[in-house]
Amino acid sequence: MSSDNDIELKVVHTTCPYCGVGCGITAHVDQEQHRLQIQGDHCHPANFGRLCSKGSSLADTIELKSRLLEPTVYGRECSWSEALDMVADSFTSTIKQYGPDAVAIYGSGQLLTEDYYVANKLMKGFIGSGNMDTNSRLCMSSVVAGYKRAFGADTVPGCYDDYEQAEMIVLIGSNTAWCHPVSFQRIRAAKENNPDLKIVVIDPRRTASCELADLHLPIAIGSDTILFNSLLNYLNQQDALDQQYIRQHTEGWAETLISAQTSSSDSARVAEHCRLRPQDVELFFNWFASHKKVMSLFSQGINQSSSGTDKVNSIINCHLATGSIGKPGMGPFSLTGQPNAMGGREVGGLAHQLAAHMDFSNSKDIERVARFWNTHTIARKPGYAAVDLFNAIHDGKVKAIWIMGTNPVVSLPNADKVKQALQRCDFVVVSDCISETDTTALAHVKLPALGWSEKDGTVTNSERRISRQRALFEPAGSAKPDWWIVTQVARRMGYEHAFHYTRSVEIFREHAALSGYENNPQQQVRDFDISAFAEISQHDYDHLQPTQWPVNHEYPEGLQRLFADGHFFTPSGKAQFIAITPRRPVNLPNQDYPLILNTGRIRDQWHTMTRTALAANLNQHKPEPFVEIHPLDAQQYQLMHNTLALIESTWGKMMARVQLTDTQQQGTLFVPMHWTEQYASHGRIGALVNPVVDPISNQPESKHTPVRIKTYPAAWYGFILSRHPLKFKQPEYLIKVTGEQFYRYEMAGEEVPETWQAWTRHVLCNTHHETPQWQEYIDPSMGTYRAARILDNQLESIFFVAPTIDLPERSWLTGLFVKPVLKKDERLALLIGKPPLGTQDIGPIVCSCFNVGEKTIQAAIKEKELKSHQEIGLCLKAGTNCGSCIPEIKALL
Ligand SMILES: Nc1nc2c(c(=O)[nH]1)N[C@H]1C(S)=C(S)[C@@H](COP(=O)(O)OP(=O)(O)OC[C@H]3O[C@@H](n4cnc5c(=O)[nH]c(N)nc54)[C@H](O)[C@@H]3O)O[C@H]1N2
Ligand SMILES: Nc1nc2c(c(=O)[nH]1)N[C@H]1C(S)=C(S)[C@@H](COP(=O)(O)OP(=O)(O)OC[C@H]3O[C@@H](n4cnc5c(=O)[nH]c(N)nc54)[C@H](O)[C@@H]3O)O[C@H]1N2
Ligand code: SF4
Ligand SMILES: [Mo]
Repeated sequence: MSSDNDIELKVVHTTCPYCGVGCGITAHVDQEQHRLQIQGDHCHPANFGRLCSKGSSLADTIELKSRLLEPTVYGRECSWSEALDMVADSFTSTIKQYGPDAVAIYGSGQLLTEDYYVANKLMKGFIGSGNMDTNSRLCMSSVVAGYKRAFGADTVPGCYDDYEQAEMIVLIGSNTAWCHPVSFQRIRAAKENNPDLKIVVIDPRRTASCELADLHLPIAIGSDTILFNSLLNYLNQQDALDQQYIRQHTEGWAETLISAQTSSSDSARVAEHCRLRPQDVELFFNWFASHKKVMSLFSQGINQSSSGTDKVNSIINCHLATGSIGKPGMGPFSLTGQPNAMGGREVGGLAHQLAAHMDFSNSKDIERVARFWNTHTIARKPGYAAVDLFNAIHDGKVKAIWIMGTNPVVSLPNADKVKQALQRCDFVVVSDCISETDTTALAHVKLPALGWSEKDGTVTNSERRISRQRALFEPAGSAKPDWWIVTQVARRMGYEHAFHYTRSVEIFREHAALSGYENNPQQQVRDFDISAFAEISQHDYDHLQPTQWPVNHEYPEGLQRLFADGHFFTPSGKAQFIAITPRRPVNLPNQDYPLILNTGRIRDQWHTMTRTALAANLNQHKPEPFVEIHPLDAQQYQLMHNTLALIESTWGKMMARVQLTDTQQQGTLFVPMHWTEQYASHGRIGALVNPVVDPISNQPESKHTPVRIKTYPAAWYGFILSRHPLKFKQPEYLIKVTGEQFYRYEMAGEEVPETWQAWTRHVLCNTHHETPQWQEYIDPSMGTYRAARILDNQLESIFFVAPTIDLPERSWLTGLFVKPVLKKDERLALLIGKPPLGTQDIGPIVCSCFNVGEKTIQAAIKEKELKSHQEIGLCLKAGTNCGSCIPEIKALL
């Protein structure tokens, strides 16, 4: 936003809506023009002013044209009262006919705590079914189960300050550089300050996070329990245990050690099972044993596994054995994914949980919550966990579903079955802020929720820190807060007395009061206690400073670390060692499906792209769904770099651009999770992912599915760049990318149209009344065709097609759309697709903030003999804003 206008901009402190780092944002708001300027909040303890590429681009995602602005029923816009009546009536009549377990809510770690609290209260407290689960099942449920087994409560012991105090940081199944970038920047700074800080990355892929690694262990997918059992064994052999701690504060040591010895006595075999070099394993073990302050940061490489809960406990076991928990610079620290993954756990959003860290396994909890909510219809048993929930919908057992803040048609495993389940379901309600998603496409009722920048409430980050998300703008269209929507439906279902809220602070107070209800701090009954907020005023809520729970009588200012005193929330007060018997993933590669599919995230997109794909600069880094494959595997399956591949599992198939890379292990593929039917013809990787879950946590095994791969037999490859969005009959392969003043379409097909001239005229000419100038080049013998259209001396659209992938780089051409006029030599070069002599092509974008490409960086390194990312920053600005691209800049060096 230009600072040259004279309007006084409102300054609002809020929180980023993406990852669980939970960065504070200072927003400068231009209400009138609906524009924003975003900066990192220098006072927020999660980020101290830093932001990553996604947070920095938030201002580009607040546009209204993609928003869901009005309620709709069966495709027709309607009033709120009509939509709410319909939801309440359908739920009520379904319950009457089939019982409460025939309805369900599927929520999200992207809801605010207040939204989440009322949704959970409605389903579990009043409808009386356990059928409220959330996308956190796909994300955090293994760590919830692991913490609960070890500590008796779902408690994250440490905090971000520990990064700066640690002597060693182990990143396990976490691509921190891309997924928790601001934490990664803090770790980088910690290492720059203290070069002795050891960093170990345990990940089957050599990810961007390896930039900082003193040691990378490219572990075989699914084998972490063997490695950590073996580490436990080693710590014992080396006498690196804290015997006193084990005696005083833990139980179960003897059995746990025996099972570790049984499964991992021979370190050479351990290395073989994990496909690691024995000397690397030895070095890791040695470092772990010789440093006291060790932090284990873990994420989806641990949680998303059929032995996810065991993986978590195998890590915790090592920390208990060395007493490295609850003190500065150490401990098992789970990085949460979503902005409010932690808040969802607090309110009890998972189907086996009840509320405020109480669950169905304890009848006293059930009675207590029933008393507090003053209800006689409370649920008494867990409901369906996510994967089973959608199976139950598929089987007709659950007949009405309300999906809030999540996109299960993309993100659940066996996603084609999920789609079918919703197609068959009698009644599907979706609350979302975006109009067209793969899930809203199947909704009978769409309810417009406030988006980030309008909603107002609290979220909790990875280190238990509660922060405020504050409204920056008035609601868009008729959009309403999620808590309001739930409350209105609850009232219409007859629960008026329990859903009388008029402001989110009232819900927050009730949530805080429940956390302290019959929870005596002296007796350490429940870890989650924010009772100090039970009577918070509107004013104090509005000015709430980021605070780490517990926040109660004993700790009115919050608490950085738990378990410093060695007291845990188990019946005995002691932490539990859990004996682990390693298991292999459930579905192993076989003759038909010989490769292992691993899935995950890229730097600049958020999940199913409903918001990040609106920001042009976030689409440039990785514009297309891709599959990473080791060059030797590529050779075996006759795949060439940049061609298209078909990937198939027992459950489904997809298409992606082939990327050869030795960062990938032989025998494995990596595909990002992000693409949907909104942006790709065949990009939903969830369709392939096996619906196997961990038996304890019910978390799906999203990192391990047997698949096969082959070349897509394209007869032609092509792309269109156009100043205006185009509508045309979809070729077999189609990807849509939004850019800065252009739309990009990547295409391929098996059938060639009769003539490309006619096809091109048909596709490009339906947007404009004026007649642009055409440039055309045809070589029928080669099967190539190129056309460009120029209007008012600006590039209007351009199309290239060829029988091979031999097409020009898109970066120079896309850069022409922002030019007010094309120069003569640029016009002449259009159909060559390369910059005129003397002009440089910038190459694929590395730095999204300043639009700096790979070729520009390479040229500067060469010509100016640049030696560090700092020097490149000084010269090109690349990497100097959010810093998310520093790992890649370093790789270019
Ligand atoms: N840019 C971006 N950031 C995000 C998100 C996003 O969508 N985009 N989403 C947020 C959310 S909700 C989450 S949950 C987090 C996820 O954050 P991460 O967990 O860091 O992300 P992933 O890419 O899913 O997976 C991490 C790594 O696990 C590795 N892995 C796979 N199998 C194994 C295994 O068996 N053992 C080990 N040790 N490693 C394995 C993968 O190769 C991958 O590099 O990111 C959050 N941040
Ligand atoms: N293959 C594979 N699959 C995975 C994973 C993986 O690593 N591999 N990771 C899993 C993990 S960890 C996660 S967390 C999930 C994430 O998967 P999803 O939750 O399905 O993905 P999102 O795109 O974040 O979906 C959020 C939806 O909520 C909408 N939304 C945003 N804000 C609000 C709001 O305030 N209110 C409402 N009502 N709607 C809102 C967005 O527009 C979007 O449609 O994916 C899981 N699926
Ligand atoms: S690291 Fe990036 S995505 Fe995560 S909260 Fe901070 S700015 Fe947002
Ligand atoms: Mo997640």
